Amino acid sequence: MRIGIVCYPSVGGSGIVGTELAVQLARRGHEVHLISSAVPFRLSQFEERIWFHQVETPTYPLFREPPYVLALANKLVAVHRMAGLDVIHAHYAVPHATAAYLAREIIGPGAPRVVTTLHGTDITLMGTDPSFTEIIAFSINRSDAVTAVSESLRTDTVSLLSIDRTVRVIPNFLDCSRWRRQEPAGLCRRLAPEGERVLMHMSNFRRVKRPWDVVEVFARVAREIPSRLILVGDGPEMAPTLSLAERLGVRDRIAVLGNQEQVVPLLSGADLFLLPSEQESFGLAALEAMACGVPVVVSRTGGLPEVVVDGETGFLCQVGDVECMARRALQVLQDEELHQRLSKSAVERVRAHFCAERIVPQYEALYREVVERPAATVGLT
Ligand code: GMT
Repeated sequence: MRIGIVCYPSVGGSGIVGTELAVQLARRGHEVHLISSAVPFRLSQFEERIWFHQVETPTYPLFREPPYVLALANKLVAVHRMAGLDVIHAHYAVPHATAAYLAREIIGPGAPRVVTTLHGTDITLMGTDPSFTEIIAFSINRSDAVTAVSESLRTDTVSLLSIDRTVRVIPNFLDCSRWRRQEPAGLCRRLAPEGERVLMHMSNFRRVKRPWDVVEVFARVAREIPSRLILVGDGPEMAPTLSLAERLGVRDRIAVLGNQEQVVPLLSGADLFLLPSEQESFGLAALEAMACGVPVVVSRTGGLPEVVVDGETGFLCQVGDVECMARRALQVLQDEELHQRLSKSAVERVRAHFCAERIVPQYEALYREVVERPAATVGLT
């Protein structure tokens, strides 16, 4: 098939999943057109059968907001005219499925089918904002098929928005041949030269990630055992998070690495991964840690309980309950047998449920299904 994948290029799970899906589909023989405002950061090497199309959004002095949606719709039409797309797979309802809808209206008969994958932010944050509810529901209802990355997100979507589409759950996935613990544990160990236990957090440091809870948990752990905290990623809450670390007296035990492309060597040296988010439709970072054999302590929110099995691959605590998180962290770090058991089960769980070979065929089947049935011009399931 000829598949157009639209995603954000930035450091974030939806862009990572869209890009990895493009790679996997291309390796399975499909022609893939990746359409984004920049080369996605995980598209690091040349892949046969992937074409990258950059969406340029010109700015004009008269219009204060860059018209990204219009430029994207225009680009989708152009890519279709050039490549004859069968399917446009939009990662995010707004604005990507909205642009796909516009493109389809412009193309008319013979236009590609539209598959939309919901990743969370457009539903759990924007979906409750009256400024967007109508356009989100419309963009979903005009898609030929809609998927959500977790059951939790599917339930939220159906309850928050007035939609007439069936939302199927297709969970996120990893290329399990690459996402595996590297031995001997790499760079991370050099950051803890005295054999301290290594805790890690990786995110875009938005408020929703509650990175200050990471520091609160770490301060409690560091009081009990020699340990270091490694922060991977960057974002608006980084500065306040580090100020809190100063106040709690643990700043000198924290390494701040910023955005990193190669995270497997880092995760391979971690003993525990923390993800205390307020909301997380899936929690790809926790899955990545588990794939590298790192037990996780995460908040019981959104799709995280579908990824992490409490007491088996890590522990779940209520959002904001830093006492619980610190207690669990210490339990894992002080009991080598428990640590090994969680680590082994984490890897097994990823391999049993979240590898590309299991998930990508589900998208392929969906594409085939929508290509074979009439287009969703009237929003029927
Ligand atoms: O969480 C973020 O800040 C990034 C966001 C995105 O757009 O990439 O992540 C969302 O999609 C990921 C991939 O499906 C999920 O793993 C994340 O849980 C989800 N983030 C939220 O729901 C807050």
